[in-house]
Amino acid sequence: MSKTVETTPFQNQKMGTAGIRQKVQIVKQKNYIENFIQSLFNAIGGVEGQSFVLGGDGRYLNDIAIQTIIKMAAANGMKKLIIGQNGMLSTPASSHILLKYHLDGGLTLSASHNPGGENGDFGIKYATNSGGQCSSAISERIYQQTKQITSYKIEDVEDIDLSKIGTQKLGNMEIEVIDPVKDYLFMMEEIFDFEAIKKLFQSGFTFVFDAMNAVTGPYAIQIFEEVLGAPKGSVHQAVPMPDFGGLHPDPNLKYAKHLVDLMYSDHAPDFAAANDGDGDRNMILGKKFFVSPSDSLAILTDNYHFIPAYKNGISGVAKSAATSTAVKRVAENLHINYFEVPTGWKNFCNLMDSNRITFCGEESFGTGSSHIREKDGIWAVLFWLNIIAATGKSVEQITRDFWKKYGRTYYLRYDFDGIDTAVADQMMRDLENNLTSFVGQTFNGYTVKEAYPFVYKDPVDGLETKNGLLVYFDGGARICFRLSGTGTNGATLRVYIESYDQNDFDKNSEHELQNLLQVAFKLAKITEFTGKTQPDLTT
Ligand code: VG1
Ligand code: CO
Repeated sequence: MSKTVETTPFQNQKMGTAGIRQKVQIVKQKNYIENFIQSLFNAIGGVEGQSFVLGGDGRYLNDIAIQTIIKMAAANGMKKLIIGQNGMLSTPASSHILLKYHLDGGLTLSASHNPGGENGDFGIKYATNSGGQCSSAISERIYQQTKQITSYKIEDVEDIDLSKIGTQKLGNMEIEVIDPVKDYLFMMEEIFDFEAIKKLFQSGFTFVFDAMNAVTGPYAIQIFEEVLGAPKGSVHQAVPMPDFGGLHPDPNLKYAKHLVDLMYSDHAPDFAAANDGDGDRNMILGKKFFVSPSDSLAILTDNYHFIPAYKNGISGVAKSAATSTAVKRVAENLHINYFEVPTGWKNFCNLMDSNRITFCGEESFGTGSSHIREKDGIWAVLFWLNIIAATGKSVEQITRDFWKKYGRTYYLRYDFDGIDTAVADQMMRDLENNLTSFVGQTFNGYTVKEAYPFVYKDPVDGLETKNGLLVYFDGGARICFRLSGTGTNGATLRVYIESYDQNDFDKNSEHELQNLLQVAFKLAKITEFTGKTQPDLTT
């Protein structure tokens, strides 16, 4: 039986860079999820007769939220829901299901790389029939609905059993529980040279994949160990847990330090990788060697011809403005399209839909291609394995060859967390107002060539988005400032810094960028506004 329940609005249901994200304790409030889901359904003109894919990264509240959404979908007249077994689906796998079965939409229950558990974060990403997350225009409509909502519809029934693969009914709605890995594995087999990668493992190549106790564990076991023949035990932390075993499932030098330590020890395997909570981010490591994500995008692009699915050519590549310019040099050399977009994967989607680009990536450990409309962690790992299998070179050799050809971009991101939101906004406004006055001035030996806010005009829909402030220096150095749109604790200032060197590839990045970091402090008056004298996180 379906019922209508009266409710009152919450004021904090605005989506950020990638869906809505909040502290679990906020999401746990009565009607919080219900309000958001009904507002979403209302904002898109209802879901009657539609088919959606539904799943999540298994974090705390995944099980409860998924039942709520199933019952609300049925009460709102949805025709069909395809759900990952036990409610699990990685973000890339969900995008693939959406596209493969021509569905109307998708919901992924995840706060991605944010911590989980009772005191962690919860989130919901919403994708449209394009396979990618909804545009800012749609998320704005949803937000407006959340501020007006007065009631929601829900079926008054027992919870649905999601443990068995197969089809069942809830009222008129069909529920199909699927194996979360199967379709995704088929797609990966079509893109990469699995035979070559199998031979690589047969030859004794050693490998560790760290699933960070999150959603990719079952994908990685099946793909790397069972199908490709990596030794059993190659996949670490493979069982998804609601609190990710206390880990912060963000694959970077700080939160995957255990893996970094292994790779810099004497028992390092030949190659290691990690993914984030929902499986869309990746970190790549060789023996005593870390590949910066911006370099990884550039290296994959430069080596596209080793991959069966791309060997007939790629149309172009895009990066977020904050990402290093390494890939730009590759695009120029390959004579392919090149775009810079605002941060957030949704900004790549029109470029992929219109075949302007094949690859895209972000400095935040995200790389992907037009095979789906999300970044894809396991895809990136397979891409690297395929290059290694085809060339016989190590991660370090592949990267050094790349630097020799194009020069090296030294690049780091510095985060300043937990800033009062009003203070952060004021700091950004001040900086923006001062930008033009910096041009021609020299700071710490770096002369400002250009400085302006980054504004992107989407070539497909013509919409303009402003995101971040850019300062370019003579000699190729660059600083980008922007505020995070995924945090749940005040504001986070992100400062992205790069410098370029055509000859010396062995400098320490932190040391190399130290002077520019001091310039960033000065330009944005970071200490004056925040009291902070150093960043909270460097990745
Ligand atoms: C961050 C990253 C951005 C990424 C986004 C979602 O956003 O910087 O590159 O697309 O997270 O990734 P922000 O606004 O906090 O900088 V995920 O893996 O959290 O979906
Ligand atoms: Co993610």
